[in-house]
Amino acid sequence: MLLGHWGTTPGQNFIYTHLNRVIKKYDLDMIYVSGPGHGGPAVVSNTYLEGTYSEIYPDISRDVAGLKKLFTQFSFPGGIPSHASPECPGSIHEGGELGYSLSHAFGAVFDNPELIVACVIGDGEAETGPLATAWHSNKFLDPLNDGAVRFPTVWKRSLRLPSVSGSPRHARMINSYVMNKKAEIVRVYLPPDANCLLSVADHCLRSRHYVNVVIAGKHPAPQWLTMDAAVEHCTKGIGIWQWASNDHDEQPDAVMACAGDVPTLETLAAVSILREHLPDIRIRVINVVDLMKLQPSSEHPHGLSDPDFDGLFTQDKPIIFAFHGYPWLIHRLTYRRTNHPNLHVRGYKEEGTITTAFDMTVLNDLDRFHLVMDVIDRLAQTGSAGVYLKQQMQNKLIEHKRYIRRFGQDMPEVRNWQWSARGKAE
Ligand SMILES: Cc1ncc(C[n+]2csc(CCOP(=O)(O)OP(=O)(O)O)c2C)c(N)n1
Repeated sequence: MLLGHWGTTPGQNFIYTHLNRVIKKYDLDMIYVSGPGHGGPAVVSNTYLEGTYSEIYPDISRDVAGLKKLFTQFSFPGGIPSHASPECPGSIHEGGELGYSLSHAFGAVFDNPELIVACVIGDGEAETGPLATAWHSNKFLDPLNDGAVRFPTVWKRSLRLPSVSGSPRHARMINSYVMNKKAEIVRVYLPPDANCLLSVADHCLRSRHYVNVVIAGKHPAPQWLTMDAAVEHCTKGIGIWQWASNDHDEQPDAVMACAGDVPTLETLAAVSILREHLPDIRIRVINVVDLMKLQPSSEHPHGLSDPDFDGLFTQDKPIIFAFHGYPWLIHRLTYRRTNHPNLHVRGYKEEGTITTAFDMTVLNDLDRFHLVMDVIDRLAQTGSAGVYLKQQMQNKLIEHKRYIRRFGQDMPEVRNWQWSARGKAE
């Protein structure tokens, strides 16, 4: 089993095996702390080889059939994550987020002076702030001889199980900046595609005295706007995507807003489903690049005026907002706006595991099928056609779950989906 690169696994196999040997020989009390980013496979395979894994999971037996199951479930939807997780026998702290091995190792010794702690630290991990800080813990090991002063300390004993992957880290990062810094010096950008990312980066690199937070994915993704259109869109920071909307001649029935690359993809896919099945519904698509546009102009220099906000989001139509971070952050930024009572936000709600990219959105109700259902739920006029489409969406979600468990990747119609409703970006 390998993940990422060969790197740390052979070394960890070597250490794990030898530690087991001395534990048996000298009856030692020992704990193993594995820090490197790609070390998960080493811990899983060694617990299998020593027999512990099969004791706890008899179906992962110590024969060819069991071995096949062990391999298949690794980093697979419905299986086990690629980092050490609670499912791994003996694991008491989830991996995945780099930086905590050494502080845990020191903590284990502080609490259990007789315990031998073997801690393997990754060079990549060593570059994180928490690990760089943890090197100083030796100053507290022996307060008498090292001359450190022991302050009265309250110890909180609890297991911390952070869920990890791109979106959680992004969600926390957006929050910590929007919530903890002086609002007027912070800018948060969520470019929906590569051209927008270029435009935003160009802007940020020229700016001075601001904290610029740019949230962008690393996976191949659709390109929505030409470079010129991207510069125009990012300069405004927020705008209606005319080419994706069909409310040009009349009031929209619903506004579908999105901020972030994945939410934009899911919103556009939802719009195309709605336009195909409910062609009479008028939908306005708004994309938000500059999050601070949502705040009142009195609160942030980038904030839209109330008339501008009302013009975009209407005063009374339902808004389905797909967001890359925590939904409540959008509510917090918009609570003073006229149409806030009709604002319904989908975003990250702490659901996630190792699964497919699309399934991460499904787990958080942020996927195209949920977004379509959200719109139908708010538009009584869709009548029977709406009810039928809603049921079709529920079936799609069931089909999706069955497909990823079987094949380990998203359904072709999701993977290969392309915008085709009408011409591309102007
Ligand atoms: C806090 C945090 N930042 C970034 C990542 C993404 N990440 C996963 S593995 C990895 C590289 C880690 O390098 P190293 O610790 O040397 O482990 P190795 O690749 O050798 O196994 C990074 C940056 C992460 N998991 N956690």
